[in-house]
Amino acid sequence: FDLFFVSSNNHKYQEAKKILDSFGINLGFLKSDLEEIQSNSLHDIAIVKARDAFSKFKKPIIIEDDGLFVDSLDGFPGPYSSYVFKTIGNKGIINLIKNNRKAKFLSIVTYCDKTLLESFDGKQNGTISKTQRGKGWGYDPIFIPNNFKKTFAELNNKNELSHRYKALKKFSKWYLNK
Ligand code: ITT
Ligand code: NA
Repeated sequence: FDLFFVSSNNHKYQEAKKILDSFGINLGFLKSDLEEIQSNSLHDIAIVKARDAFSKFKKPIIIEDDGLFVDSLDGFPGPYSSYVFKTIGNKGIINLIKNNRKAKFLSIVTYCDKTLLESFDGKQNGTISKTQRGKGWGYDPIFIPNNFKKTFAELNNKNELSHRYKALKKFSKWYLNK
């Protein structure tokens, strides 16, 4: 492989691999827990993760930092999405929401090699469902992307419209021309 995805999360890698395959980029996987600073900025978290990943493996890598931001919860869980999923989970999120169900997924993909450090972002707006629907990982069973009726977990084209897809599409354009 010329390029590796560094993450502790195999689901993220599987999706990233499919997406980058479609752009002609062959993506390897290096499973690793990365340094994750506490910050309100996904971008800042991603930069630290990318530098940590490159210093561990000394190969061209990408990492990804994501968050689910719920409007009526002032953007919670946002940068804390991983921790919140492991603690209160999808049921906890559903229970916190009253009327306004608007939310968005954000992805930052950061590339790092010996000389370059570049970030790309992707956003998908949507709403939080009233119950969990479909089999999927993370928040997929409660996130309904705008213009659809199904959750990410129920849809079969998530990888053609997700926050991850949008960030990786920008990355691919840059990577293939760099
Ligand atoms: P890393 O090792 O790559 O950091 P992680 O799972 O901790 O893996 P993040 O720090 O980016 O990844 O945490 C974002 C969390 O948001 C993730 O753990 C999921 O719970 C959730 N998430 C991100 N993208 C998602 C998606 O496409 N579908 C469902 N849940 C998602
Ligand atoms: Na993480």
